[in-house]
Amino acid sequence: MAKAMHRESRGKEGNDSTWQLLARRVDAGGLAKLAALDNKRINSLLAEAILLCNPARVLVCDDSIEDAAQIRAKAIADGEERPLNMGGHTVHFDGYISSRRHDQARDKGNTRYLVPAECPAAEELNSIERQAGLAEIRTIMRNIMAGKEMLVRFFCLGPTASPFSIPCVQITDSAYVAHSEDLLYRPGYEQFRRGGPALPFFAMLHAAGRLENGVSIDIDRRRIYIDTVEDLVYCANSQYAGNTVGLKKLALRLAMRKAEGEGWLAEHMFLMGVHGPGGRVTYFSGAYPSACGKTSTAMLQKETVVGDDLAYIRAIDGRVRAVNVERGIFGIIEDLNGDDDPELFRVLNSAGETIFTNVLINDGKPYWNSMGRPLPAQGVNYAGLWRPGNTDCWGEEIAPSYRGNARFTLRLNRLANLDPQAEEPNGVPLGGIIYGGRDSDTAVPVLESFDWQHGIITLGAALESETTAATHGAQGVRKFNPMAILDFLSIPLGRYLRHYLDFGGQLERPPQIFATNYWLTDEQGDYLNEKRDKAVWLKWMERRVHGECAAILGPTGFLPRYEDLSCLFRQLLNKGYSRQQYERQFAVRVPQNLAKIERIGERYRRLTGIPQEVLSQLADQRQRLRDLQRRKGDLVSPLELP
Ligand code: SPV
Ligand code: MN
Repeated sequence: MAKAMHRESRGKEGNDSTWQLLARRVDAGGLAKLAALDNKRINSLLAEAILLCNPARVLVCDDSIEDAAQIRAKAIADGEERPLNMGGHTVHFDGYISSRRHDQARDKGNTRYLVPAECPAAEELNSIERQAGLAEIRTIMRNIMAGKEMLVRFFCLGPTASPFSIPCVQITDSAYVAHSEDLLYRPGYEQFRRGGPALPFFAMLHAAGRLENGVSIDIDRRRIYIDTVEDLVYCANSQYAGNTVGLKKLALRLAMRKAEGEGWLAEHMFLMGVHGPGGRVTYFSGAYPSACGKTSTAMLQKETVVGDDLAYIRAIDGRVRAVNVERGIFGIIEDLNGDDDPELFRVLNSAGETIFTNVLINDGKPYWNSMGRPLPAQGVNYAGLWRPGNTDCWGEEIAPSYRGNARFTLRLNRLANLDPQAEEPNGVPLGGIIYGGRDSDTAVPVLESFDWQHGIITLGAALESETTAATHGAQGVRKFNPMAILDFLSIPLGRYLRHYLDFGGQLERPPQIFATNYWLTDEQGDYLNEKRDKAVWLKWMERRVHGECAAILGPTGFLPRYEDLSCLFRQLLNKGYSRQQYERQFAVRVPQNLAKIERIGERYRRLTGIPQEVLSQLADQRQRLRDLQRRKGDLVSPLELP
């Protein structure tokens, strides 16, 4: 049977040397799976990967539960994951030498585009000449899988068999990576099989490199190189999922280029259903830089979640529709507690497939910072045996769980609040897009733009946020992060914005554009809102999408009226909301807004190829703010606006 399959596929294959190599290095079961795909590019890619990385064995997986189980078992056998007490729970640690040398975050500096010499890269894209980059990564990856097993898994970005689907193959020697992807992405083998010989796809080649105690140790030789010519990403000497789970932010970069060519958007956005009056559900996507409340917004109680990190957005029959690229969450666990995130907390405390990363383990149970339960006096964490007050070689305190970037990975279908439309092949209709950053002193808690262009530019393209621990580098610095996508741009920012503006500009009714800021503080630095207040902002936006409440025309957009908010606070949170609170939260802080325009304008003036609308929208906004300042001063209550 296998022989017949082999003979037949050789005939189809038509490239003896590739197939001969595969026949020598892949077992009969794996060969049969490849033969059934009948895809030359898969075969040659795999043959090249085998020649380069030289694994001892190759495991080709299909969508079967047996193959998924084999990967899970391997992650434990190889020591990349350790079982915890609760059924299905495991812990994985990423490499840690010190607070300055570790594998606990995306490595922006070593993530580069391979750019052909004849088309120089835009300065804002970290790149390396393609041939030099290929030579370097090939040197690093030569024999990198010696003695190890190469795993080959097929996935689909977006729902399968949908206008949004992008097939993907991941080649890796890390069962942790393959396991994570199984939780995070829809299975794709059948999609490949149906797609036939010419199916285009994205490919990811990852090797964790040398491991010690299940952890990558050659992190100085960590490289993430993106070959947009081949739609192929290389990653070596890392395990942190942001670097290694190729289907996440690396595929986003490839998808963004594809989207630009095909007239749709590939975005770093959650997707959620906000439930309005009479059973109505209005869908919103939201772009927030890491650790700005993105997952907790998407997971808001009484609403439904479609996805928490990545969305593809297309106009279908004149309506904007969106899908979750993923089917799972790779979420930040710090601060996640039973009061603020009850559903996630419940799932994290119940049996079922869950990978905890870089948390504290004691007695077979996971603990993390600010989980609402006392932490044990000792345990094992990413740095080894842990006790309070432990420091690294720089004298920096070692937190029980990795500060800001310890995470959990699980499938969305474990959540009771998963939206029933989450797997809809045509996606959900998008009513609004929200941009949200961490901003202590400038933006009001919620705001609606005047229109698509004004919103895309003054809210999306002007998004800023304080830095977090999801990338290496200093924390707490205000950073420019348009559409929360700066880290993942694969085309120059000007081209990205042009495409974005055109996408909505052509539509009769583009989604409405909003911004939230959960982090506004008073003069003493105390937050002006509680975490749960975001429920009110969401419902207000939902009403606005349906034109059901009026708003105040401010210089930076439409502001909510006091009456509407106080009614929503009462209804949703059973909470009083005073005029004084409203005025403090929604006062227009004119000098801060003007300073922001200066900062953002300065950024854009330094870049080339920026659409002219960007500077003109900023100039108009500056003018509106100055006019207001002349009339009303520096701090203007919303009650004084028209
Ligand atoms: C983020 O940092 O935005 C994440 C995690 O979603 S990562 O996979 O590192 O990108
Ligand atoms: Mn993200």
